[in-house]
Amino acid sequence: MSKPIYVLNGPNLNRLGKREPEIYGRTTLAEVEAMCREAAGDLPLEFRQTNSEETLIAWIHEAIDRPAAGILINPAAFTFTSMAVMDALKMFPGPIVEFHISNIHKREPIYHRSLVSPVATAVIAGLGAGGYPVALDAMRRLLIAA
Ligand code: CA2
Repeated sequence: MSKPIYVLNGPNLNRLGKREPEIYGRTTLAEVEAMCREAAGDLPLEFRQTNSEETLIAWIHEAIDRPAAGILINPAAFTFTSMAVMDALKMFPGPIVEFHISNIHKREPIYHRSLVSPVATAVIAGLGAGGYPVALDAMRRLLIAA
């Protein structure tokens, strides 16, 4: 059995498809999970969402200890606020793909400075929710190259 890929989603992403469709689209998180599972094929996935910083950090620690093959993470607002998430990710030895549905650089200045990007292997933003399977494919390529 190959190591799992952790797909971790931060605060408010459980509301995806239900609010602010002009920014985040109409795809729900359940639909995102289905797209990711299809893109992953045989690769085992841990697909999760939390509104809690503590839980997100615990899941990153779990990915380190298990170990996971890679982490695909949309940290949502914790991207810009959480040194603790950044510190936890820094300990993960495998590839980390930071993912954002929207192009954070096209938005207000508070969305421009990611604390996660300096510890990520790759950053993908602006492809909409349909970008999750693209990010998963990128992760698969990173794992083959490793
Ligand atoms: O574009 C992204 O994926 C973000 O990570 C989403 C975060 C935002 O803080 C980041 O800057 C960019 C916000 C997620 C909020 O999720 C919602 C989902 C549906 C409706 C309202 C908010």
